[in-house]
Amino acid sequence: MKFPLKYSNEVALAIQSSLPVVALESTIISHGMPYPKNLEVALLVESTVRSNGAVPATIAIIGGEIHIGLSSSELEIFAQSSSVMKCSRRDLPMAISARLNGATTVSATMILAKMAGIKFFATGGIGGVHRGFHTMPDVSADLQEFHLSEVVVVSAGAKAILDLLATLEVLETLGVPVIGYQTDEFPAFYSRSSGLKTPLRCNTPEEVASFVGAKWAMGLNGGALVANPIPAEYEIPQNSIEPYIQEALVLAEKAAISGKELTPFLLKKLNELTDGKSQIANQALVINNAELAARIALAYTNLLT
Ligand code: PSU
Ligand code: MN
Repeated sequence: MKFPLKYSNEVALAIQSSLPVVALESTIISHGMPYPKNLEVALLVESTVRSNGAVPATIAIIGGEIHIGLSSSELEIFAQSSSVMKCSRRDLPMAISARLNGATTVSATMILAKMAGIKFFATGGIGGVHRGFHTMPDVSADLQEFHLSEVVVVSAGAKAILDLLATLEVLETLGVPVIGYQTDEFPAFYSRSSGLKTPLRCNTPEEVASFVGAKWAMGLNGGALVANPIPAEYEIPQNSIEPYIQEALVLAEKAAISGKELTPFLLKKLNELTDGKSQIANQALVINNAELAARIALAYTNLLT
């Protein structure tokens, strides 16, 4: 049985020439933002990676084939279609065997980036431990992937809808390095601070590159999470966003939303409740993460040569 990786020309050339490449996910396009904003952001994220010295590789499954690097018309499919399957680790084989279109979450993008030989990946905010673990143990498959795939993920912390303390505890148990970028605090997605400490800190892309260089040279498996706070001008302070998060959680409970539907539901409700402010913050932080991921990928390439 075959499942070839279909590289775009730009990405294939970059990998052959050992140029820095940054993986990007497709769930954020298909299930994280409304059309047409999602397409606009996807294109802007790609151009941000390019202008910071790396090649973007948006990853998705099209008709059961794994694509590493999408054309703008392929991006359009993921931005527009409502029948795209949200794929995490467990779902990937179904998207391939049933020849579906699949958008990849953080966990699935890490798996496919690793297969493709890409070590750096930018997203918005990773999944984690949902609030109310004692009644419903909903823990994103993103967390364990950091322990399984050698990929560095740049993210604005974990999504604020989550239990951030529990998320950090699980990452600690799995031995995942959580690196605050120019901060000692774990960012809370829409907000720069959460009141929680990050265990490690780096101040430059070069420091992150040599950290992961050391980790992999030691034969320590898995990736790392770079926690990059949202730019101050776009931040929504925690006490302003929290009441809306509470409201969105109540709506989710009333509508009996669970499993893979929960995160997209909460993001959509927050966008409605904040009159689009959460969406604007989300865009800004993804672009900020794309810039940093490109600079880290470039620093890592320079380290190797
Ligand atoms: N970051 C965003 N928006 C998103 C996501 C990340 O700014 O929609 C997606 C990622 O694909 C992440 C997923 O893996 O949300 C988490 O979903 P779950 O909680 O079901 O694991
Ligand atoms: Mn879940």
